Amino acid sequence: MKSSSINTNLFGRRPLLQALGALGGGALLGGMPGPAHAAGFADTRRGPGNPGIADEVRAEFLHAWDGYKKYSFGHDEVMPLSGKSNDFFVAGHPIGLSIIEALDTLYVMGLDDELGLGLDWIYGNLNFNIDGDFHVFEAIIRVVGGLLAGYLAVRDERLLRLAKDVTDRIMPAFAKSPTGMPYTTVNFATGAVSGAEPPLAEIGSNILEFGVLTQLTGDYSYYNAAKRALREVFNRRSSLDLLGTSINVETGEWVDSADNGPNPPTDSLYEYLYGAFALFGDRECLDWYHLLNDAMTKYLVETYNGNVWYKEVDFRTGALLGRGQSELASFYAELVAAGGDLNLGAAYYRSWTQVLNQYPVLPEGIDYTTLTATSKSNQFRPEYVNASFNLYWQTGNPFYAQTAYQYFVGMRDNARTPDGYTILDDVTTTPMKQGDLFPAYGFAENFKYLYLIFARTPRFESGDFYLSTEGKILRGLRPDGTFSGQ
Ligand code: DMJ
Repeated sequence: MKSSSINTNLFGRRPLLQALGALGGGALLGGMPGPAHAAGFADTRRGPGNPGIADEVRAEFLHAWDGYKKYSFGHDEVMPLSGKSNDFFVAGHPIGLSIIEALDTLYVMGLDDELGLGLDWIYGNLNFNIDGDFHVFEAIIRVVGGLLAGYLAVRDERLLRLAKDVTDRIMPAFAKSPTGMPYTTVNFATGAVSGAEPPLAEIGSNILEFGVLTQLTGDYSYYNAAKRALREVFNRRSSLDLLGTSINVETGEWVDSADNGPNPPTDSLYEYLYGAFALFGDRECLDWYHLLNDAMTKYLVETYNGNVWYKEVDFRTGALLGRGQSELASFYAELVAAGGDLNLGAAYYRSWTQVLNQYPVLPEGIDYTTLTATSKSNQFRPEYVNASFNLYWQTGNPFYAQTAYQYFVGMRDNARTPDGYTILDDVTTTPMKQGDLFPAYGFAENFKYLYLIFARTPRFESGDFYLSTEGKILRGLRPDGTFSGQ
């Protein structure tokens, strides 16, 4: 269904690096601390990369994948210490989530036999007609995004059909909402919805996946549903142009009054506003991003003990509420840089690097007045190296490759198990206390960001890419005609 409500140049292609032209390249980073050209860490964007490190990363990805294959193939997630499996969405109804999440990573790493195995499982087993409540946000960023990225890699129509099928099962969460902002869960068999007070990341992190599906199917209802949800959020901003964190989607009222910036549970909403511009040329979303981001910079950003952080404030008054910071916010360094404020992005990244120098694996939460851990676990988080990846390709500054490698070594030294990788229950102990779960996003994010910093493959267009919040390559995959798995 066509609609005139969307921008006519919506799907004009615009290379990311061209969109970033205003940044002025790496020159703004002259003051960046850290070795300018540490051994093995030069600006190799146009050269061979660092094949040795790329091979190390790929070997570790395979180690994690082998653990999943050994204990849990076809289940959602592996528990690598006990050898058990975890159903992520609905108990007793696995959908092979780790396989779906891994598709485009397997492709860019050239692991074609493994990709073929995963595709065999999907074509033979994946069926979304499940009488169970699925989390809308997680299903979109992980499942829709994963199938779309898989399709963009191998161009098999079965993946696109599955992506459309699962999205059509998700759509009641938008259609049944009086405001158009989605409910938290939807039953994939009946379309019944529940959960009327989702946080903003869950309301506003869907336009990238829905937009790509619109591009591929010609059906604008997906893009329009996502855009309406974003508009509803934007229209509820305070007079300071700040946001709360959760909205009742039936009444349209705010549930709370705290703006904690790029911390969860708002985080990826900003990523999707900017992404709608970067991926589809939607200038209205870009304007919304700038207005909201500028207000955060004005009211939330502060320098504390020489580091830069986002404090928590009342979104109507700007009054200070807290000085905590979630590891999940660290991705914002690359986004604020991509949006045009490279100095702030670089400073925020440096602040998180201070924490990484202290804890080789970042704790989930810190008090930034002391840099101490307030939440001591780490759920195998990718956000810091997500920022490294994007900042490296934006600037070519070797500091980002060097610190990405530092992140990798911390992860390998502490989160590796005999049969894979795992979350950490406590990063403040020596040795760190391991948990027993490999989150499916580990196959989509951490290793992919690392690999694509150091590897050079014809399957990835490093000058023109855009990845979703779940690390799905929604632009930049190049089918090279050599994959013959199916
Ligand atoms: C991922 O599922 C996505 O990056 C999401 O946006 C929030 N963070 C997790 C991984 O930490």
